[in-house]
Amino acid sequence: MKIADIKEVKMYTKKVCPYCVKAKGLLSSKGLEWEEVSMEDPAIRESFMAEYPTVRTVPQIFINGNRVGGFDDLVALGLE
Ligand SMILES: N[C@@H](CCC(=O)N[C@@H](CS)C(=O)NCC(=O)O)C(=O)O
Repeated sequence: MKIADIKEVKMYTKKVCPYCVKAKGLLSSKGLEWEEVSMEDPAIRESFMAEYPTVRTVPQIFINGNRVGGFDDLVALGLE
């Protein structure tokens, strides 16, 4: 995926989350910014789980409004 095509990144995170740290490091290294949303907020968690009931891990990353998945999925995009 081309970095130039990325208009918006949203990341659902928790406070203690090594993969969230890795995802943020990768985004930073590519010069990207993101909006962080805490999955520890019960209302946010509930609404997320209603939409994605099978998802169990953080981070959950959305690019341009589309769900990418976690850190591994972000790496697999091959941002360039
Ligand atoms: N393959 C996933 C692994 C993500 C993962 O294991 N995240 C941990 C936190 S760093 C997690 O959500 N564990 C379950 C939990 O906290 O409920 C990725 O690359 O994002």
